[in-house]
Amino acid sequence: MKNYYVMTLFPEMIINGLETSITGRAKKNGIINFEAVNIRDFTNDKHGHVDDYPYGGGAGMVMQPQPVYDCYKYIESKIGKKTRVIYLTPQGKVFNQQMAKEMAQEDNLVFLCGHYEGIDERVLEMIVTDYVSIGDYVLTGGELPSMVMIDSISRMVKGVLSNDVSAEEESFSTNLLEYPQYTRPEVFMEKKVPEVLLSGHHANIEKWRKKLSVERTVQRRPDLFLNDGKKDELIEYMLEYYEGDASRILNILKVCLLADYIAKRENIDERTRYILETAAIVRGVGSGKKLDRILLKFNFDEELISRVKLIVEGEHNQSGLDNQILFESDYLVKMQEEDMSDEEIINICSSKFKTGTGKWICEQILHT
Ligand code: 6GU
Repeated sequence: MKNYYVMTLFPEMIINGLETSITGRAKKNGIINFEAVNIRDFTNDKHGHVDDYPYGGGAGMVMQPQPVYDCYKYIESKIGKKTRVIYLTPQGKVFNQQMAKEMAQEDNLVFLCGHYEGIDERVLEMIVTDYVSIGDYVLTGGELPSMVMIDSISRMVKGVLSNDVSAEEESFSTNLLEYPQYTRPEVFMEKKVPEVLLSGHHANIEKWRKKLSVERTVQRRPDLFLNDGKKDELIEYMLEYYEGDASRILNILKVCLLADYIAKRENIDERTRYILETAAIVRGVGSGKKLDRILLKFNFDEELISRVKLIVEGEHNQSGLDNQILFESDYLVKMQEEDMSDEEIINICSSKFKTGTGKWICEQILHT
């Protein structure tokens, strides 16, 4: 059972929101529980005030530490142990799917919703473990953000979604956006449902969906491609693969860094950069089945796999900026590792290097 406690001045907002729909059903079924605890119930002020003017002046009111602290103590004693306390604030780390997944492992979570101009810093220092924002815009309070988080964390909890595969398959867990969906009727205002979906050919349908997912992600969210965390995992995998081989390992890291740097300075598009960086990491594996196995293990799309293989197996004989940058990165590291003479470096740079950044780095590493 997962328990959420929300410290708030507007408990009915939390309850009304979460009692509805899927989180409400999960609560009825005893899979999750949420409780909104009214901070105002803990004030010692005889007029029931929970806020006061800010020391040092300035606009608005600040929530006082005492009611917040006592409210927290009440929840802590109820749980019986120290728990993560998440303060919702635009100054926090921006919430994402990875954080939702991780928080879904906790049995208890406490959310602290601020209002007005914020909460007295001292009580935050005493009780808060995580500062979390839900995006770069400003809201009037932490209630909606806490509901957003509880919704997204809960759907990662087993039994909350009626169909347990859906949480795994969607956008962000594969880092691809979802493919388009269609339902009846087959023709709507002269627009037909794509033929392949009516074919009953499951392999073809799967392929078509994957293709549209990739196209959609490239077009709408190219940033997701580069920031999917796969790159770091792949680097770790390769370092373990070459365990004990110091020069190999350092060579991979050097080439990756150079490729990344050149790509950035050359302003190459995100998709090409992603391919290039993947190729830079796995290029040592050489050709064949091993490479296939690694790329498939990381669930890369088909198009990327075939391009990476062309680059890696083609030993730099391919055309294309991705291949060129990898070639230059590789050579720059070689220049250093094999202690090439200035003459050789100048020669290679002028005959084989094409990017401005690659040539510039060459100039910088010359001995004279
Ligand atoms: Cl967590 N709180 C407030 N007040 N505004 C926000 C936010 C949180 N995240 C984005 N904007």
